[in-house]
Amino acid sequence: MKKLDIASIPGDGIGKEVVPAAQEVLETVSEIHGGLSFQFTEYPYSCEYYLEHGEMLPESGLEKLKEHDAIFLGAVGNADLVPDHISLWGLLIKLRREFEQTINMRPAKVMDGVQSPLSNPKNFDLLVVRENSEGEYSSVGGRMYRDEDEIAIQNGIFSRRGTERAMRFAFEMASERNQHVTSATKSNGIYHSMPFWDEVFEEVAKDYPNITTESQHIDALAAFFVTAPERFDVIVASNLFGDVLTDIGAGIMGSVGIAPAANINVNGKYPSMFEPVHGSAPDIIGKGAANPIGQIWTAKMMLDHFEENEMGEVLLDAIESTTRDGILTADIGGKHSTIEVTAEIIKRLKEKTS
Ligand code: GGG
Repeated sequence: MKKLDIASIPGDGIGKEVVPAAQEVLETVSEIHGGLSFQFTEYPYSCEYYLEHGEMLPESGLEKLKEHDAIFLGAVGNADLVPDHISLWGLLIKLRREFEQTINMRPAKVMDGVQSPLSNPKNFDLLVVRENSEGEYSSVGGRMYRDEDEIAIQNGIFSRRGTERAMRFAFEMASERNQHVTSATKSNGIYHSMPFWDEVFEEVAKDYPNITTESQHIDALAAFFVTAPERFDVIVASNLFGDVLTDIGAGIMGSVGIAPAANINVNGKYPSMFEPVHGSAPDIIGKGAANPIGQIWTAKMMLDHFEENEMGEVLLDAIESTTRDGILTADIGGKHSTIEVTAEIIKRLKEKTS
């Protein structure tokens, strides 16, 4: 029996609704599988926790979390309680950095039964590999002076190690997919870091002669995500470019509510973390309207991470069979609740494996 010890952090807002839903799905996966079980330990780290304890995630929490096999996170952010940069840096970004989750994988594809806003989405199926530990997400810089003299300096950090690691990861992914990597650059406008990014990309590409490559400036690339997403296979991007591109990826799928993500620790020293792309969605909290698919598809990425790819595929099939039959939450044009969509996915999962 493979036992997976998972730390669950529902976090804020709809995270508290979609994490239990996805855990129920994973319990069903375990029943069906027979040789796989999940033990979930829930942690309260969130903006409410911050109000009570003065920090989003204590040192003792890091010590506990690092003992788990993986972290299953919902959403972070409640700007009414805590400024967003405090909550994100105090929990999500802290975990990514402390646990050396240097790669963020975010797939986007046409989902059966989910209306893309594109008139002809042409069956796109792409994967964004986002550098997850440095880049534009940096605390290096500062603010000085006040009023009209005020200045803010924000430095981007691009190390050869971090850049090359993300690129090699992207090439490895492409070698298992459709053999094409696109680099998201902006070397015509950003003077130091992006020409460096391009040089590292060219160097790494030489080690993968069977993979075709292209470099696209991020502005053009963002437009191509809308006009011709089918031309992409794997895209490697810096932290900020990857974050923005993947919201476009979610948008062209039909909703940010269905997009999954995995923060991968590639050196095996710490747990990886699985979290949907979406945030805490304060506008729909408590209405039963949250789309559980982003979190459930994220659970599928966790199954893949633990080499349960076959089960992962069955789960994705169950999700698509549910959307194909029009069992949808409001964000993708339906009228079903979080609980109803989750129950349908579970039902179909059982049917597919009976
Ligand atoms: N699902 C996790 C979450 O709440 N993400 C919100 C967010 O703003 N993420 C920014 C990022 O991925 O860097």
